[in-house]
Amino acid sequence: MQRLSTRNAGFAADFAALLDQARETTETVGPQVAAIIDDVRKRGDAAVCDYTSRFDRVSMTADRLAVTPAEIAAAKAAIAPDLMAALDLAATRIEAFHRAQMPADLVMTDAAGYRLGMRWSALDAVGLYVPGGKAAYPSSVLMNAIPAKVAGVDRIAICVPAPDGVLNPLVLAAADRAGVTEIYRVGGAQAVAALAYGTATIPAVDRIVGPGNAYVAEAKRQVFGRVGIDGIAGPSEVVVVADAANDPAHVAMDLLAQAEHDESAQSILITDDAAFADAVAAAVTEALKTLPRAAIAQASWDRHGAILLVADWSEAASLVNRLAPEHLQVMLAGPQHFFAQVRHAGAAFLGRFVPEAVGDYVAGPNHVLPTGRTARFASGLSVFDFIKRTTWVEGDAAALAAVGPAAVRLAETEGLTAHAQSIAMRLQD
Ligand code: HSO
Ligand code: ZN
Repeated sequence: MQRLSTRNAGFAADFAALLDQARETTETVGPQVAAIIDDVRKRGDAAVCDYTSRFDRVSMTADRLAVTPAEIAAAKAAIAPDLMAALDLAATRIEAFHRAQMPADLVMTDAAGYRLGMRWSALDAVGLYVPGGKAAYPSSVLMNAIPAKVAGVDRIAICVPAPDGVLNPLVLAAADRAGVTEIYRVGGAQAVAALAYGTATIPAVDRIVGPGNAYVAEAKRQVFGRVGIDGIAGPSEVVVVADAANDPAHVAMDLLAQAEHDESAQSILITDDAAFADAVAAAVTEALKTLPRAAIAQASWDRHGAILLVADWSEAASLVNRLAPEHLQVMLAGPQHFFAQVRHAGAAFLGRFVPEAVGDYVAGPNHVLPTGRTARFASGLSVFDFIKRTTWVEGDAAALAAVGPAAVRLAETEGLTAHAQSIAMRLQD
């Protein structure tokens, strides 16, 4: 962990270095991914099954790609009732918040007499990639699938790898709770290729969302344009803004909740009190003795953790804006006052009793958020990822008479005579 103070002469340079710090090792998987996509395009199911057999150590055939209703029912039956209830509470709350996001269509009548509008409609089909193995989070299945469902997407297909033939039952239960029944046991670039181009068993979709490893991320990049994609998720980060009125142990655990995700995760504390900063640093060391994922959290905290000491909260707000963190916790009295100064953050958690972890599961807003400072220009997943707009114009001869001559003039200037004529002919009638 590094400690910086805005009062120190070297702060500007040190903070710039922190912003620039590389947190991901970029693997060069481009050519390999391109070959897999090409093969899936040419050979369809046969290629999907070959790669799945090889990478997931199973013997896959096309007739077994789809997970059956009986398998989903069996998975659900094996889950403890209190866990099912927790999943259901999370789903209900996520659904309610995303339902509230749905925008209204726009209609206006202008001075020329035109009626102008913008109408939203859902995508027909989306593909949701769910990572396998240790990164298979049922909460992420809810966060990806529910907004699509709420948006009115007809067909939602999940691809999830089953290494050694094993699927996480909670992933199946979460998919089922979200109303998704089309699930394929295939992962990696081959899954993304199948969703983008379609095979006999896996029909093509219009947009692919969801996190994945370097191969999945690269495959999403390569199929973009053919289909839509969400952002490319990088390692997670949190910035906690806290004053000395907080319990240092709470703040320490909030920082570690982020750090335990991944060695490349980043946790940053911003505070105005040096003694409090010391207490939090000590509490982190203490908590690391007890956490099962201490090795990961320790590596993240050592490599990417930081404590920034500020002179006042407006200074803190400007640092937050430059960091543009995925998650922001504001643990101050009157957190909305601080939050009003923040423009760049994926999601904010306001108040001493709103740890980011509550947002990971049950608060309601989405936990799929822009990472790596992309909150400067990007937003978290929402219903807007699954709907798109069609604008429309309706008008009569009088409206055309009002604005048509200007269009004719512009068309003539651009040398587009048919354009000019298509308007002018009507003006003369
Ligand atoms: N904090 C992660 C999401 C997550 N946390 C899933 C726990 N499970 C990225 O926003
Ligand atoms: Zn988390």
